[in-house]
Amino acid sequence: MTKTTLELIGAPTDVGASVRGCGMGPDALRVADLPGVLARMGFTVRDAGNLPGPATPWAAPQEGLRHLAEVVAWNRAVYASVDAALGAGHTPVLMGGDHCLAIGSISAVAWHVRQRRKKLRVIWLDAHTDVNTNTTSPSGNIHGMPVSCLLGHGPAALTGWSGEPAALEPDGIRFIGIRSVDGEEREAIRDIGLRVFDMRHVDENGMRLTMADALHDVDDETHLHVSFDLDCLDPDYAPGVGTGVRGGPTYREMQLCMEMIADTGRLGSLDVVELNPALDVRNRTAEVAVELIESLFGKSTLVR
Ligand code: 6HN
Ligand code: MN
Ligand code: MN
Ligand code: MN
Repeated sequence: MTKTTLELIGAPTDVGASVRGCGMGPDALRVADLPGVLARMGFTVRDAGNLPGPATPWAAPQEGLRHLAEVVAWNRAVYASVDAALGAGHTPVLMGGDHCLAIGSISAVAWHVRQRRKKLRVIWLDAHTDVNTNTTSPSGNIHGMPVSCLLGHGPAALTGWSGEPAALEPDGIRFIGIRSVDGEEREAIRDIGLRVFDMRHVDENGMRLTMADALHDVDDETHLHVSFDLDCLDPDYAPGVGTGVRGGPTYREMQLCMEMIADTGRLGSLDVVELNPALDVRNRTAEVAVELIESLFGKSTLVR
């Protein structure tokens, strides 16, 4: 079977965050040889380079939203690139940048999935649920709000991009690795009825049963999108992130998570976000990310 073409799209942003450095994420992934590693696995790899976009003003939030105009501009560029990659039949790999970019990325994916009459399932790998809005967010940072925007709850400028009021249905997303949820964010999760597999769930059931549950209804008609925030991993394994939280999955647990997603054969698009080389140790977090992405794209370590 010929393998798909992977289209690497760099989006060097930190507009959605308040810690600087994520903008160096795409290049750190290149230094860790993400393109070469995927090419050696047999994929055709096209590195589209880094998208251009506005600088980060480092301004205070206005009406609970920091850098809204810049977040909109970057996400427009991301939407266009992901849309073009999918239109060409390629698999987009968005290299962030901060997690606000999932708005443009997943909106473009949702549009294509609907055109193809498939079913979209997002796997959100993160320490955080990113379901804040401008009224619940303690920070005003839009990287804590992408899921709300995708569910249709956000500023008009950041919703409705998929051609529908909401790119995502509440049942279209599963969260893995969660251990930091803000007070009012928790209420929204309950009201909306989101399926969150938090760290307590992983502790009690193990990663294997957690992923089996999260993926059990993935079928041939499913397009899987993985939104991989590197702070999902325990900071002992991935120190290069701006909003790290102790108590995350180990390297091995994260590998199993990726391998089980790969086993479905339904992975259709990916975001790799929140990598902050300014906080990293000798590019270790980028290297760990590359190793996990290899597993996600089907590198099996099984010895038969
Ligand atoms: N991320 N819940 C916090 C906030 O400011 O809304 C942290 C969000 C982190 C977002 O890591 O993608
Ligand atoms: Mn092609
Ligand atoms: Mn996070
Ligand atoms: Mn996130």
